[in-house]
Amino acid sequence: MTPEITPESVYRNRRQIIKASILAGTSLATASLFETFAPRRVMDNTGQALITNPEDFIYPKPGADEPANSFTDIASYNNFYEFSTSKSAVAQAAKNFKTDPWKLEIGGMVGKALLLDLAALRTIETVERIYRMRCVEGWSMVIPWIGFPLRELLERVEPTSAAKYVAFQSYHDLQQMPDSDSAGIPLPYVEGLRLDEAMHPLTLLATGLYGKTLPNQNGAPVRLVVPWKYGFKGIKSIVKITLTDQQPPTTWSTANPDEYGFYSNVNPDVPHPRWSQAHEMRIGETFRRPTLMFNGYGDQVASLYTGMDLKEHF
Ligand SMILES: Nc1nc2c(c(=O)[nH]1)N[C@H]1C(S)=C(S)[C@@H](COP(=O)(O)O)O[C@H]1N2
Ligand SMILES: [Mo]
Repeated sequence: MTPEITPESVYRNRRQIIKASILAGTSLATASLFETFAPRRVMDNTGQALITNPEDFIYPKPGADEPANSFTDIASYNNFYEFSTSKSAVAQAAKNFKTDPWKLEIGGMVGKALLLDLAALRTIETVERIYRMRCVEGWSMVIPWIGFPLRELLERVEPTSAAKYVAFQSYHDLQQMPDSDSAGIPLPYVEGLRLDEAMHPLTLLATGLYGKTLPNQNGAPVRLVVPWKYGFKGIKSIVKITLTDQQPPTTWSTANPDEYGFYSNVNPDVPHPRWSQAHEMRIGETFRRPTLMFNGYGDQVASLYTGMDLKEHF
């Protein structure tokens, strides 16, 4: 499906428009549900409806004082080490990245492994969600993503009762990513989530932003978005998802286990060994703002970590 094109300027008063359209009983072309939720039809590549669970669509809201960052900010200040370790150079370096054809493999401890091509991915109905995003380096943005809850794919492959974690792997090849040799991190980039984190309705596989197809530099054609965790958990250009019973290795905790943990929940009370995490610089703003526990999504996700010492499991 093709997401409707939404001019960037509209995002600032979009919530009012959507509230009005909900009140008027009209529906919008894309799934743009801000203050309410509703069942949505999710289709597989045979056109069969998959999941219509209203609880998957509780809409998270950044504060009213937090407008989305501009498309230019979001698409020109990137971390994507396979292309460049310079945030301002990624967009240019990824310009010719070939994302079509693409295959996304989902397997491991599942009843029904899946191999999705782009056409199959595009049949999955998307939702639009504005999330706060916090990079471990101390900057943040507000990004209007387009994507679908990861759990829709996971439920489709029927994880076995032994599956406890989800492992992700990025595309990597030296021809398209010649500078990745000097990235200084093990590649291909890998990430992981506990299964309950992966099944949480806030966890998205994003395929677009600002009403547009995902730019290469932001992780085309499909990337993970976990808004209560530091940005590096949001692995880009995913080719493989594996259900497993073992906590999977992650690139940054493999590269530097003292500085980056498996959980990497945004936590202003747990400093990085080399800097505080108490504040952040919202790209486009002048003053630093305080960082919120779980990046402000604590109401939705804190219960995932009941009884865990978050200083130990950082
Ligand atoms: N494959 C891959 N995924 C990645 C990275 C990377 O270097 N390679 N960087 C991560 C980091 S540190 C951040 S902050 C986000 C940045 O996403 P954005 O450029 O879309 O804002 O992507 C994450 N995903
Ligand atoms: Mo990051």
